[in-house]
Amino acid sequence: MSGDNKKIIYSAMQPSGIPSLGNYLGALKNWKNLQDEYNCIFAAANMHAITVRQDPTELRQRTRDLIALFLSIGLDPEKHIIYVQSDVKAHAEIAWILNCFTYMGELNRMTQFKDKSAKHADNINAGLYTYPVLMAGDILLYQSDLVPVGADQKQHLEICRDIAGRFNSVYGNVFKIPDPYIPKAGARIMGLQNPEKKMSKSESDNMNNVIYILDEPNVIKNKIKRAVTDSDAEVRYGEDKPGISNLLNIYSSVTGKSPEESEAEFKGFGYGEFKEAVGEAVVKELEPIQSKFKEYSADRAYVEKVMKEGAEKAAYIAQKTLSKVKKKVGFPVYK
Ligand code: ATP
Ligand code: LTN
Repeated sequence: MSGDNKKIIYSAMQPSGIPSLGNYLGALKNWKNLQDEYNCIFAAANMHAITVRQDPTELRQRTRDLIALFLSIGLDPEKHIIYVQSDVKAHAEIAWILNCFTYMGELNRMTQFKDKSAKHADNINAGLYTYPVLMAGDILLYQSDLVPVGADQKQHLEICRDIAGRFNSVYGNVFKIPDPYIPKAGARIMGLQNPEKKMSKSESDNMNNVIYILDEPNVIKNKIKRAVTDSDAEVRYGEDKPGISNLLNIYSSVTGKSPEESEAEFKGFGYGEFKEAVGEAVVKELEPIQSKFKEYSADRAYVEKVMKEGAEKAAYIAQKTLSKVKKKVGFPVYK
């Protein structure tokens, strides 16, 4: 991937559960589509995942499965870098240094920290608090130009830019300042049962609220059939129609049609017919990924080879930035 002058894309996903349709439409689908135009680096963010308690055996398995899923979606480990965050030591090292360039006032404003603290009131740990700093380090180590994420990560991208700018203003141009890449239709997929809140893979209270990428076709269709709507009986976008608007967004994002086109397509449809069409479209999109996943997840040796080679390639790039950073802050430099 070196030697050309393509820009660099970096993104990551936590192995905190089976990825949801939200993860797919907000992030993974774009990762796939951006591969031709950019040099890409994609990670399983397992260091982020332990900010919430995880079962060790499950975490290890999910991490491997997430890498298998990346491959199933069509991310290419020959042309790009696919790796596991904890396999590259530079992440932990730079996170400490960047912690010393981040204000508590900034971290106090992070809405994800507030949400997660409320959800895990018995485990409000320092890692959960400095989560955005670890994330900033991920991005900055690779001199990334663009970070494709869902809308919920916008605030974390902003703090990353602030930290990088602050460091650069003291030490010169060490970090590239990255831009977020947030899709139009898939940026914030909401829960099917609770369309006021984002669909989240780690939610376990209501299985009907979340579509998992690996759900069987009939499960997907049934979940969509049961999705909360309203009593207005008209398929259109509206602030007062969060359920229908969410389904329209899902449909647009899956098919690549514009929101207006999708709305026009279902004019005059009943909710039942509309939901059936959305279900079909989602199944059609996910089925090929699911069958690839069956193959990749059964080939542990290959997936682990991708992980090891990816980590080596990532570490090489990360080390360059880290060495520069350590030198700048005044850590020893040996001849
Ligand atoms: P968790 O439930 O463990 O907090 P999550 O489902 O929110 O996880 P992450 O691993 O934190 O997912 O995020 C991976 C990517 O998916 C990020 O780019 C994030 O913005 C995106 N994403 C997550 N949820 C949604 C959603 N509902 N709609 C669109 N994008 C989403
Ligand atoms: N916090 C991110 C996952 C993540 C990430 C990153 C995304 C960890 N490191 C670097 C983009 C770039 C999330 O989506 N919750």
